[in-house]
Amino acid sequence: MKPQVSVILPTYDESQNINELILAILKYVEPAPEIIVVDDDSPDQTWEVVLKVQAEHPNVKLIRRTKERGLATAVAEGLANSRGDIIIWMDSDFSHPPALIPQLVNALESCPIALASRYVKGGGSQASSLRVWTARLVNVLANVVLGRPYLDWTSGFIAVKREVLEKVKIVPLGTGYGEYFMVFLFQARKVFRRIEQIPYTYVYRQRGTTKTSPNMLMLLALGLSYCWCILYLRFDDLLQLVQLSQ
Ligand SMILES: Nc1nc2c(ncn2[C@@H]2O[C@H](COP(=O)(O)OP(=O)(O)OP(=O)(O)O)[C@@H](O)[C@H]2O)c(=O)[nH]1
Ligand SMILES: [Mg+2]
Repeated sequence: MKPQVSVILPTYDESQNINELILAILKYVEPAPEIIVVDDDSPDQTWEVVLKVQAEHPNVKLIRRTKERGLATAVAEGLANSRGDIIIWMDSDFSHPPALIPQLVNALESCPIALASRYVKGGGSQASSLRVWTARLVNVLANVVLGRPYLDWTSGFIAVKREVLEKVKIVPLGTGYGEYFMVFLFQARKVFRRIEQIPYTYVYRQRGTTKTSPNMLMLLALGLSYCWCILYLRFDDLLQLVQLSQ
């Protein structure tokens, strides 16, 4: 029997993407997965679009948060409400290709974690040079400081077996956006060792606007927050090792 899959989709102002994305996921994944949209009461009423899709596809669930905001806590809430044996989370702007989901699921036959990666053979990025190089620099620093195996630390697109979520939690750090993903990978790598990387090409969003880096200043602030997070993880880990050895 095929494992049941849950897909978590955090959304903030994705009304132009969410309908098409849900239908694409339903097209690529069999049997129909549980799809959980976690929307933070988007001003463009993404949640209303989800309610309409839900009328035809009962596997689609909506969590509408009116008091909280932030990518990391939205993912955590989606995970806490998921039921699948395999859980996937990804961006809702088509930067993460839904066609890759079956490959991620298949990879879990031989390991607990499958990470969609831009930095393995066959992967890539179609974004502005500024974004490509910011992401590259952050990842070079992460790989040098946090060590092997080298990973795409800021991918944000991943499939895990449920047992992984029992041992590794989502911790919102820094700005509350992508930093949690580094923390998750760092902890997961310590516990599970094997992370399979599946190449994908990041495509910059065609519709809707970026939330995390609308201008140079915010992109820089986010980049610095990632760098702080990398150093924090390394020092925190060293500190724990020292405490254990005493
Ligand atoms: N629930 C929730 N989702 C969010 C929030 N901020 C961003 N998202 C979603 O998280 C995903 C990533 O956000 P993006 O704005 O695309 O960030 P990004 O991928 O770094 O930026 P782009 O380069 O513009 O794609 C998207 O699906 C967003 O809709 C938030 O505060 N709450
Ligand atoms: Mg995006």
